[in-house]
Amino acid sequence: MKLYGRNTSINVQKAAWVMGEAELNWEWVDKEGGVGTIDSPQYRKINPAAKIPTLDDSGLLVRQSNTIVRYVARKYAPQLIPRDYPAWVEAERWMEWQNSDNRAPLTKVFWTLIRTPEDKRDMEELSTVINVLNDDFTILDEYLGDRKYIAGDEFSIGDIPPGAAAYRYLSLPIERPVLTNLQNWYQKLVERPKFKELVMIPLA
Ligand SMILES: N[C@@H](CCC(=O)N[C@@H](CS)C(=O)NCC(=O)O)C(=O)O
Repeated sequence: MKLYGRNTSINVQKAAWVMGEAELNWEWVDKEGGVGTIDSPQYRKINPAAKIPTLDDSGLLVRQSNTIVRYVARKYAPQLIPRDYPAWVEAERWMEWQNSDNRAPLTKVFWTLIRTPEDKRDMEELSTVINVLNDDFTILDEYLGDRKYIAGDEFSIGDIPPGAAAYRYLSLPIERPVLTNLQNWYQKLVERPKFKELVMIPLA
């Protein structure tokens, strides 16, 4: 089994985390790479847009990070997929939330503050997007209430994409509202060795 992509990418982190939770071993290609270092004619043969991650499971190529999360859980760790529909729809809902609603503002704030030199930052736009991002995590905070995990009492695939996003969000040097429910849930993730090892990588 091979996983392609640097460990500082949130999308690679989601894939690695679910693989870690499933107790898999894998060869990790370009683990310590930088933005764009994986791009080569060979890599484009397996991922035409040269995006990361790609999982190669004995020749089966799995692309798109959330597809990898679902695939790995379904094949190797079915206990991570909620069995009853109410829990499953919430797991799926928050996976989609991360990759659709939350991704754009989080990426914008992250790129501006972590990957753009100070004199090139658009501070007005940044402040607007930080508000959008804070509102978005407030919605998650309100949803979480006193739930232990996204889908209820058990950790599931539903925690993986939002959990990786929460690490990034809570690590950014920005002002955030008080999000007690989010923090309580996040602390449970931090107790998971694979989250610490595979997601909590210094922002770069
Ligand atoms: N929808 C794709 C997005 C993949 C994506 O945009 N990956 C970024 C990193 S987070 C990438 O490949 N950037 C180019 C690079 O880092 O070389 C997924 O979820 O897998």
